[in-house]
Amino acid sequence: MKLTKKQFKQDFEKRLSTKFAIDIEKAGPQEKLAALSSVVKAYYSKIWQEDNEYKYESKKKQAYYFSVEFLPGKMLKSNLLNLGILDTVREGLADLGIELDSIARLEPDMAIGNGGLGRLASCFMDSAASTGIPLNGNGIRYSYGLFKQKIVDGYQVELPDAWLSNGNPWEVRRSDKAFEVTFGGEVWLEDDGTGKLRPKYRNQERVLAVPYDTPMVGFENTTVNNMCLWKSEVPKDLDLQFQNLDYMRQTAMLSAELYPDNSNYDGRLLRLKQEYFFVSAGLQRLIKHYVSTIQRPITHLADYVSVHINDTHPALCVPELMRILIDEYDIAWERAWNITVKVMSYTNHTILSEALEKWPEEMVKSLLPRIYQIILEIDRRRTAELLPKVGAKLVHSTRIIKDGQVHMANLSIIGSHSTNGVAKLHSDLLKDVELHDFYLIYPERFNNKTNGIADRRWSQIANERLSTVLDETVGKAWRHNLNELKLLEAHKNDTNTLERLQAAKFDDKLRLADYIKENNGITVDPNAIFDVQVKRLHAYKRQLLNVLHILKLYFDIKDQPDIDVYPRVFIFGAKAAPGYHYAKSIIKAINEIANMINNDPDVGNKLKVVFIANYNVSKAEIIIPAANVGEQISLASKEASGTSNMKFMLNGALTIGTLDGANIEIFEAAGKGNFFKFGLDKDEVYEYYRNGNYNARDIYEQNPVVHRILDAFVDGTIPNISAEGPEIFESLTTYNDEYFVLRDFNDYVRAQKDLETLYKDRTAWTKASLMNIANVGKFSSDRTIKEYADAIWHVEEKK
Ligand code: GL2
Repeated sequence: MKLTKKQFKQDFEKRLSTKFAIDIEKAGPQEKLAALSSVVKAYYSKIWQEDNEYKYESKKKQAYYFSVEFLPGKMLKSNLLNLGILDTVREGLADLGIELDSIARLEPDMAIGNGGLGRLASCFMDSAASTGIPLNGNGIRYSYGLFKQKIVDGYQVELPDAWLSNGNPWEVRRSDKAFEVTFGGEVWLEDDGTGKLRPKYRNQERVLAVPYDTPMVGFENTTVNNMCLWKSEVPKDLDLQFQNLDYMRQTAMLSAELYPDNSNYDGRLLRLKQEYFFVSAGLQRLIKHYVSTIQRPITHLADYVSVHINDTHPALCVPELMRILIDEYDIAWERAWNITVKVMSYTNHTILSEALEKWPEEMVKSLLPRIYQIILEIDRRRTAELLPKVGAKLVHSTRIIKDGQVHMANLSIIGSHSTNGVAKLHSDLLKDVELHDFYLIYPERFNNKTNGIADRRWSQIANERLSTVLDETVGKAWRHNLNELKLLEAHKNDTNTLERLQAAKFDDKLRLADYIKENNGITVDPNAIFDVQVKRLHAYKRQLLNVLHILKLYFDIKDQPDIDVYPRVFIFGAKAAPGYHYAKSIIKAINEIANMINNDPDVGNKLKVVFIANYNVSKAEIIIPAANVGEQISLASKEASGTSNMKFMLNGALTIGTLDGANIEIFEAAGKGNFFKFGLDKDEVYEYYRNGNYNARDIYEQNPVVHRILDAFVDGTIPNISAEGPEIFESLTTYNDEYFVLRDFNDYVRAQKDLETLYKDRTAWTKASLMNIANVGKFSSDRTIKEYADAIWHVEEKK
């Protein structure tokens, strides 16, 4: 949009006055943030309205992304960038004596997601808007987002994230578009007098779902998509008469918290309720919209609507759409089923069995009696149809209801026309191993869509210094099309470019060093290698392997004080799930090891270890630009894709990584020599599984380096881990090291050595860094979302 500095200043000052009855001199930072957000909202509202009208009129097919998580982070700068007014507003504010970043920093992160899966959903929302793809988000407006992590005495402490306490300037509450969702009670089928069986209900619990719309502003275009988040409320007619406090409390709980504790029955029940809540509300809204604005027969739904099931949490989309079509629109079963399968598509995000949802049949039956009937019928009809075609074995292994449980992945695959994995390796594993039986029955449904990242956030917003160097080297086209960075390759021998890349990186490292000084009280040398592992804490991601290597370096320095090691700062950021004991023990160990090393005068600046608390999108925006090295060291086959690996690549960090998830594609794109590969590959891992011949204890007994490092966990060398040390030690020795940490240790140390050698040659290193940036184009989520739009949803970009 077009905006002059003068106009902006007027708008801003006026808004402060109309909203808060205050002038700039007296306004506090929160008031400035609120006024600024409100002005920005007014700037995009017109575009939003016009785009909505265009969508109504053109009646083009739209896609709906159902996801129980979104992780957008802060929105102010992203909206400014996408509107094309970031510089104007920054300068306008500067004229008024206000620094944009000091205000933008105050916005709470919108963190209604746990990690990669939620962040991917937000990257997709950003990319869809930016490429003109009509994609609507659909999720839950949790009052409390992902917990805030504090580190106290080395331990993770979880604090609630009341992100809405200052209001949310971006959302629009749409009370007129609320829907009721019902739970429990009894249902039976009754002849309606025409011979048709219709469901009758008694004693149902009713909940009102109120939508809050948040616009997703496209990058320098005319598209504004919508992310709809549902809040649970008591229906108005029950408000006054209802004195049942328990009911009120339960209704509020429904959209209160992201991932409530699911270790007990009540917690799990609430989760299932949440899933049905946003699925039912979202489908009701889209069907109503279809009927009232598209005005075509409901049987044509699949020509206008595509619904994406993001992981299994929204799998109830399948029976809920069936319910609506059959019960509310009188469509015959067969026809309704064909429509449903055409409308639905599904992404699998993990092969870890604990993440593949299953619900006890009894729970589904009592909470969602009509939905349960429909699932039973889907299962029954499918079994009858397939038995003669594929035989009992395949039918049984792929049934939706088995062993008293409802299998949500099975429901998602069976009820949709497309199942995709999120990186080549992951999609192959789905076909060949994890979902092989489904693949035998429905081969045409399986496909791959390698993940991507919303590159504008991770370069133009998070790394302005690098962005400027890129502009000046290859022009600005890359800002719209990341593939344009390929032009950078032509500059790989250009000393001036390499020096400028180094200077940008150094500035970013200084910024992070300042942050670390201020928040951790640790002084780090910006000339050291900044070696970063940021992601959720999980055993399969193997933060522990990183820790063992750090301990090796530490002992090397202790043994030979004048050893030639290049100074390194190891930086961690990771939240552990509140109930994940082992992961929390690793956090404690990292913090105690950090204390030990950082305070050891023998070590000096050679080695520092920093744990940055409360890793989230905003922290990532400071940390990742400053990284020289990104650690992507999960056990091969376990990380479906990973996406931080792509952010590191874009910011010129070199990856040390296993052949896992999207690392493989990054390695192929960056080229040999520009990526430090190590460890078992997935075939070797599966070979161990087949033979059952891995023996971690032997490695501990036979490798003196490993022996000494592991002993440090139990012999008092690392202080204050008398409970955690033995737990970690035993996980590796007694419980046979589930994720082959010890098996990969030597090769990891070798790769780390190679990395250090290359870093000492600054020119060679920077060239390798440049090659990473130049070849990152494929990993833009603009590419990914176009693939979904073309091959799965069949929706068109706005021209
Ligand atoms: C994940 C995968 O673990 C991760 O590898 C992948 O990049 C993302 C997005 O596809 O999905 N699956 C999952 O359940 N979470 C992830 O981050 N939480």
